[in-house]
Amino acid sequence: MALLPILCYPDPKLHTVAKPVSTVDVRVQTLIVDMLETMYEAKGIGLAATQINVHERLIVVDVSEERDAPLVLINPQLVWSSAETHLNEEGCLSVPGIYDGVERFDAVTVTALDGQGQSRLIEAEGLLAVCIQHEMDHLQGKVFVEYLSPLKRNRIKKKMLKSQREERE
Ligand code: K1U
Ligand code: ZN
Repeated sequence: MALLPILCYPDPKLHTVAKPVSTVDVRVQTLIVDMLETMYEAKGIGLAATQINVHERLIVVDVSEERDAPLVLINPQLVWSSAETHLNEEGCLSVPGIYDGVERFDAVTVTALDGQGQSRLIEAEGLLAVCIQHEMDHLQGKVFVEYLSPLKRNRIKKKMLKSQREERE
């Protein structure tokens, strides 16, 4: 098991579009174990491979209170979304300390492969639906701050660059 470094906004690598996973083999299964460990250690509810600088369509999620219900989605595809949307408060491990509202579908249905390479249909609502949409955006190279106004986004960018500079000093 290994903790993986998480890319921080505004790192341009966060805007890379991920490629499909070709085979769910030992390499991918090791990556899944490491991503779950990294997500739990960072106290996140999700993590996309993009955030650890691996540009393949793979995400891990756990929205359970007990932190004992990991979900692995490989090559996820959105097949249905509800007509209803809501503004939800979101955070991101790649934008530490920043929380803001993003409009998301209330419910989504997604197909994906699991960690054993088996096809799955995931019907999600509530926080799970929000988290899956947030993580699928990462795979498209999109960070949640891109839904915010240019003014807010620029303030966030400056704040992140300042704290990264201070960390290096
Ligand atoms: O992708 C990530 O960076 C993980 C991110 C997922 C997420 C959180 C909230 C809404 C949508 C997606 C996080 O886990 S941020 C940290 C966190 O644990 C959290 C923040 C706000 C609400 C709930 C959890
Ligand atoms: Zn995120």
